[in-house]
Amino acid sequence: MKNAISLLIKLLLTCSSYCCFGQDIDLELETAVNAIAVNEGDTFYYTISVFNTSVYDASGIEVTCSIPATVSFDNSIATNGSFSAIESLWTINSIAGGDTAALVVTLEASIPGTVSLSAEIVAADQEDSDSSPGNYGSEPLEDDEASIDVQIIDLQGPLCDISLSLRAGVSEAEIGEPLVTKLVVHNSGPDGTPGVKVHFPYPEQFDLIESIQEAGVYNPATASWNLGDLASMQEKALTLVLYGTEAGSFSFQAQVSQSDYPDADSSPNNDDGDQSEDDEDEVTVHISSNEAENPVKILPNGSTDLQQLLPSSVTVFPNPCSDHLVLEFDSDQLVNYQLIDHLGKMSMEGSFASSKLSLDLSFLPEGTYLLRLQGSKIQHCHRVLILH
Ligand SMILES: [Ca+2]
Ligand SMILES: [Ca+2]
Ligand SMILES: [Ca+2]
Ligand SMILES: [Ca+2]
Repeated sequence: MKNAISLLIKLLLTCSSYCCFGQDIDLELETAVNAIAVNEGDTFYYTISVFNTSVYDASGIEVTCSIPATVSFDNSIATNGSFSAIESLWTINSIAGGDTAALVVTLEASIPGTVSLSAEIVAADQEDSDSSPGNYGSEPLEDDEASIDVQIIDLQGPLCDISLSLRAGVSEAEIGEPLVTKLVVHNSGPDGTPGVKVHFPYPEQFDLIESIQEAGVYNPATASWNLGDLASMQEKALTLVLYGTEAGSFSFQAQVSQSDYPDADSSPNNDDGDQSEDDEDEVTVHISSNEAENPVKILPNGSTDLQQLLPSSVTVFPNPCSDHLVLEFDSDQLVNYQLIDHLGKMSMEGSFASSKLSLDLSFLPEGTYLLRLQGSKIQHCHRVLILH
């Protein structure tokens, strides 16, 4: 009986050390290349790193490192284990807790185009706490797998260099105040390229007033600006006028999502969030709350549904307005009015005592203005879009 109890205690202790307290490892994998655009025939370095971020030793590790047919294997060197180019498999006996193993593969860029190099840990003796080996391609992406694209440039073919910059007119604005964001794409050549598209979403806390594009079409539903051809040394701009609906700091990000010809130093649609290439950019704006009462909501198509959104005691039309803006009240009253541009500058002010007023706005530049009305029976702010 004593022996049986002793055996049971031993079993429980063994079980607790392996099962209850766990000795799960956490392996993480990263890939990198020394150049994301390589001339046809040149060699480049492809590095795969495996980090053992746990305190426990990991053993029996296998990593698949795909080598597509458009590149050819030259040689490899590893800090741990050995790499078989035929099997595309890196075998590592062990990585101590907290240690890293690295493999550098020298590849030759054989066939022009985009080559995608992927790698994943496919085996380990221990369980990984947050990833599964050998499930690459299933969502979400895990920390034991990665992929990186390299452009192989055809020396006989066309080559462009598109860059993108994104700016905001102001870094701070109030809720409801127009905010101008301007995106410029430039092609430094040497060749022009057709089929240029830019992905430019805006945060959901913003409503779009209008988009002004020098070429092509911006589709707010897909956040895609399809601008078409971009000749060598040409640039084209897209301006979005929006307004924030909530207070806070917001990041706007844009990237080139497509171009038909290869780019010398960047790849379309590969922004991983850090805007590390010249065809990607980011700008941050801060939106603060304001005191305005019942601001008029300008709808995404740029029109203003005044009947729905303005109080019944006043009607403002037409909006957008090209020359004369009419204000109609349901009763006579003394009203002071102010028209303020998007920079906060007073463009017009005055007062009147009647139920109707026509304001001549024909001399004012196009844009969105804030109309403030303060009277004995009314106090409101309205947004007015002037288009000539
Ligand atoms: Ca992991
Ligand atoms: Ca995995
Ligand atoms: Ca570029
Ligand atoms: Ca890019």
